[in-house]
Order: sequence, then C-alpha cells, then structure tokens
Amino acid sequence: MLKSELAPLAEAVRRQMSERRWKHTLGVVGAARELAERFGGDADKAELAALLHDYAKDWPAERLERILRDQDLAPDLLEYDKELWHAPVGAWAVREELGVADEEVLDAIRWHTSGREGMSLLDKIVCLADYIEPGRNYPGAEDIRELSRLDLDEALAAAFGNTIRFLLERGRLIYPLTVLARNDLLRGAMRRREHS
Ligand code: DGI
Ligand code: FE
Ligand code: FE
Repeated sequence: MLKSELAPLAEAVRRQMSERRWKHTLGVVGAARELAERFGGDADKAELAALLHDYAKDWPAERLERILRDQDLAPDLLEYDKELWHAPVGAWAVREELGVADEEVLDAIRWHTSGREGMSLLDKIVCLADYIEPGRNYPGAEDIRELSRLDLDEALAAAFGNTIRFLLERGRLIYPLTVLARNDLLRGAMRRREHS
C-alpha cells in the first residue's frame, strides 16, 4: 500500500498512463521499498522515485521528442531508441508539473532506463526494481530476482546484460551509456568478491 501522503502524487501519475502501466508502477514501488530495506537505501525516496519513474512513459513519441529538443535535456538520446526518451523527460516533467525538487529522486528517474556510470544507491534500487517487479516475466527475470537477493550490483549488471543481449539479437542500436553502466557495476561486484 502507498503511504497516504503520496495519494495526490499517485493520482497525478495515474492520470498519465494506462491501467497496465499503473499496475507496473505499483509493482516497482513495492520492489523498490524491499530493495531499499535490503541494501540500506532510503525507503521513502525509493518509493517516491519508483512512483514517478514512468511518468512520461505513455506520452506520444512526438511529445517526448519536442520536450527533449526544447529543453535540451539529452540531445544524444534522439539518435537512439525512443524507449529511452521517457526517462529524462519524466524527470523534467515531475519537477515542472508536480514540483518534485529532490535531485536524488530526479536523478533516479532520469537514469532509470539507460543507467549511467557511477550510479547512486537510489538509482540502482529504482532501476533494478523496474526489472524485478512481480509483473515482469521476460526470459531471465527469475535469475535477476534471485541475484537481487544477494548483490545489487551483480543483479543490475546482469539485468543490463539481458537488455544488451535483447537489443543485439534484434539488430537494434545500443545506447553506449548502458554498456558503461553494466561494466561499472560488474567491476564493483568483482572487486567486492575479491575482498570478501
Ligand atoms: O519503461 P519500462 O518499460 O518500465 O522499462 P525501461 O524504462 O527500463 O525501458 C526499457 C526498454 O528500453 C526496453 O524495452 C529496452 C529499451 N531500450 C532500447 N534501447 C536501450 C534500451 N534500454 C537500455 N537500457 N539501453 C538501451 O540502449
Ligand atoms: Fe521506464
Ligand atoms: Fe518502468
């Protein structure tokens, strides 16, 4: 259940999307809260970022493109898959339209699809929660859920690995930042394993 103080924000989010996407959003909220508790993150921020993460997901591509251009949010993204666009536009829109000002929360929304090098704990929690929420049933989802019980970096590296494989197999472009994010997480996980 969502905290009652989130109810007005939740209504605003729900109005942006299909019923299916709203169900996914609630799944990500629950998964993000669990991950925050497991890995020592801020559960309230994780819930808030998860609630807002797909704010712009169901907006038409033309609207996303116009905002990316007009606000100069991430011009390089225009050369890559449209699926990546809702993340930076969502971060911009929840600040503009909902008055969300917490930079950590905005970053977690901004980077939830592509990932980035040097992801914060909150970035990782929201991004991984998006991959493991109960409604997800892509091939390999159960393996990622399993890993997510043990090691946040390893689980998210594997999740990005899955996405990269999916894109490769279909001959689609890969946004380089996703590869950099995956390598960065894998290095972190390997280093930790050496020291344990
Ligand atoms: O918005 P969601 O569907 O909940 O999930 P998301 O924000 O992680 O979007 C994932 C989609 O983005 C997935 O279908 C793959 C697609 N995509 C296209 N190019 C890239 C990409 N995802 C990543 N991480 N990197 C890409 O280069
Ligand atoms: Fe998304
Ligand atoms: Fe999502």
